[in-house]
Amino acid sequence: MNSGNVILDSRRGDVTGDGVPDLVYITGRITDAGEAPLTENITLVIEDGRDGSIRAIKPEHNAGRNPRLFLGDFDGDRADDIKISMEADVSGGMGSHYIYSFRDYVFRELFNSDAYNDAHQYKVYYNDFYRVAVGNIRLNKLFMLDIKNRGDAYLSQLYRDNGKLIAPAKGAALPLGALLPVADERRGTYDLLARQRIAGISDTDTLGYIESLLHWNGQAFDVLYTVASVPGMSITA
Ligand SMILES: [Ca+2]
Repeated sequence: MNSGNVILDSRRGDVTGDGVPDLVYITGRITDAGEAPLTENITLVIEDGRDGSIRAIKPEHNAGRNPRLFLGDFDGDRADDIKISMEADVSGGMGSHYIYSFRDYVFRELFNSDAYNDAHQYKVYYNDFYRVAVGNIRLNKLFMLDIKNRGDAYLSQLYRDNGKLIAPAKGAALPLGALLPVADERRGTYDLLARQRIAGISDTDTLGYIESLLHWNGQAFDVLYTVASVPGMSITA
């Protein structure tokens, strides 16, 4: 290990597929300690359980906060795959996520958040009558969010009393934030829940979330469904 590098997270599981548990860990250099330490030179290391040999790979983005591991079978080959996630060094909850298979000692990238983000950019436009359109032409998807429950103080910044927009206004769908493993107990594998935050008139104004359930189809992750929704409101004051 290079000087200054520390082990940031570790898990044990059979990632090679030979039935012997392997040790998987992340190394990196902490440049800013704290609750979510800022880390660079993030490297994924596998110590083979059978002969102790070491293999390492560096994700494309290898700097971020709070790098962490999850082991689970995403592609259904009965060997654990390796998910590595880190948060971007900016606010807003964006992150980088990679999933690798290491079956038979060969690294294969199953998921890369940059590729996902390229394919899942949405335009966000406020419409008349307290509705927000969230759309992606390439994916042929349009969602309409109802923001009537946001209250007069918020809505009066955007809308006249008759419900028409004062001026055109838009928001933004942020890149992938959380990428959560979802256990499919029947198959014994994991799907993924991919979450993007929808920001409104400012970055801290959360209108809602776009969530897609991803399932490995043998070659790649398919989107089983996508929903865009607003958080629920309280019924009583
Ligand atoms: Ca093994």
